[in-house]
Amino acid sequence: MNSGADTRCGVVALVGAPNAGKSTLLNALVGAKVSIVTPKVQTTRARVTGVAVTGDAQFIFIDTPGIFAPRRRLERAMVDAAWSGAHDADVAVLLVDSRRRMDMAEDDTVRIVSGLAESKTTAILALNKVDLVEKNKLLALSTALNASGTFQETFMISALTGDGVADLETFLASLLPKGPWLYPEDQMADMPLRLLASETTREKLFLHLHQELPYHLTVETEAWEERSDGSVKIDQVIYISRNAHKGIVLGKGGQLIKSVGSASRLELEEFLDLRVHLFLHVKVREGWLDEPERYREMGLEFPR
Ligand SMILES: Nc1nc2c(ncn2[C@@H]2O[C@H](COP(=O)(O)OP(=O)(O)OP(=O)(O)O)[C@@H](O)[C@H]2O)c(=O)[nH]1
Ligand SMILES: [Mg+2]
Repeated sequence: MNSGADTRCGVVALVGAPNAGKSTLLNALVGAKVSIVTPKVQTTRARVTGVAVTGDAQFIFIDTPGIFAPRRRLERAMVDAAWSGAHDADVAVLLVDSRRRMDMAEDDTVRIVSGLAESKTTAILALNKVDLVEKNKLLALSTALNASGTFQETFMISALTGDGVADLETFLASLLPKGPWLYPEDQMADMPLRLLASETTREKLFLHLHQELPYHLTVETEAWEERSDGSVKIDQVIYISRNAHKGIVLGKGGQLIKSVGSASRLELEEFLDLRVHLFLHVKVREGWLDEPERYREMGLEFPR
């Protein structure tokens, strides 16, 4: 089946403004939680690969960070990673939150459409979150975004409910180049377990913390020790940039970090199918946002 003569295999990048639903769509396409999702913008920081098979086609989906006008170094690294994801792909799917209004010239999405128009990548438009908008609003949005002639096709989907996702996938399969599959048939993700564990904890921190705080922290898995009883002991460091944040991350009597730790542990136990002992250590490190090593750990290039 996967010898290459009758099979297809290609890379499909999911791009869009922050919070458009890219990671939710990746997980829906793959049928497993591969990429973290939160209601906050700028959740995804680096490219995340998800692999799926339909019929004779193997998709290598690339979830990317949201594209916006970056200011800080970390933001620049994220946006660079997103664009390189789009440029390296056979097909780029632009995801748009259908609630967005199209009358803002500086809108992130407008900028992404011009970027895609300039690149040679085949582009598809997917209006997402259709479960939240009236159908008659979708047409106006679709017309506005298609005025540039950038998109080969437009789909209206809900990554959350799955509405329209199968149709999108079928169409994408027809665009993939012929070739042998690059991953084993049952593979769904391509992320080291340590990074997956860091991301799981970061998701819980994003869900528990508010305002700017999630954007001033990063999580790294420092130790991963398999024990003779079959369980695994994971030590993670949460780097924060200010001492003043420590109390908030820990919470009253350590309650917040405890909730984060147990939510992350439960999810990791389910994913790994192992008992997990998770230890979280909060470290203040003022300059972490300017340290190349931190970017490498996140899977990002360090922008000079
Ligand atoms: N109602 C509804 N909510 C959705 C849909 N798709 C995504 N969401 C929600 O939108 C929020 C953002 O979803 P993500 O998948 O994290 O968005 P993203 O584009 O990956 O965001 P960044 O990584 O920050 O760029 C989450 O709260 C999702 O549950 C949808 O089709 N319908
Ligand atoms: Mg995301």
